[in-house]
Amino acid sequence: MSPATPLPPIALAPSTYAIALGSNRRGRHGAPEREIAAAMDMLGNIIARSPTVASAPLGPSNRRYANAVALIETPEDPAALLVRLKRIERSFGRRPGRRWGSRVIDLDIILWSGGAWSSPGLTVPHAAFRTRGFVLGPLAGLVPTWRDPLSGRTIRQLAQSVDRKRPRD
Ligand code: A4P
Ligand code: MG
Repeated sequence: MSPATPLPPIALAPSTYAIALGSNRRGRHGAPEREIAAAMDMLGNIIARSPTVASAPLGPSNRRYANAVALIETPEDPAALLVRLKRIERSFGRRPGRRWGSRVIDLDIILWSGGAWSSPGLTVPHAAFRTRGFVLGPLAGLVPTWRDPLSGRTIRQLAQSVDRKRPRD
């Protein structure tokens, strides 16, 4: 028997994710725009970041939001990434509260290069991103040709159809 040849180390193929960031409350870094910038810095392995936009609140809150999107690269699967995002949210002082309540930081997984993922408490692509101008606008600036694995439409197409319905958002 020939001596065993050592196997090459398994390369963990990194995934690319689009993460949406939202804030409509001051925190220890300052105004919502500052909170977004600080959270971007904590995501790690950022390959692209959108500008931060101001958007009218969707839902019960009456405070304006700052929103942005980041692309990151990481070997984590979506479930592991969500655990890390929740930890970052907590470190920003976010506490579980009313759904859609004012928040210092909200971090949502919008898209994953691996396609679709569904597990208890996590759906990727994000269930509501297709109708949200404050996600699609910044996202279209970064990855206009990325296709939503469920509808087959590109981000640019999704952004255009939201624009046509709500030209001011
Ligand atoms: N969850 C399931 N799928 C995902 C995913 N893809 N990414 C679960 C992140 N989380 C996901 O979220 C509730 C639970 O959703 C999580 O525990 C996770 O298991 P949360 O962040 O704890 O609570 P939430 O943010 O209040 O609820 P939700 O449903 O995530 O609300 P959204 O969709 O984040 O909307 N208006 C403007 N202009 N800009 C905004 O950013 N955001 C919201 C909140 C409402 N209105 C807004 C904005
Ligand atoms: Mg959320």
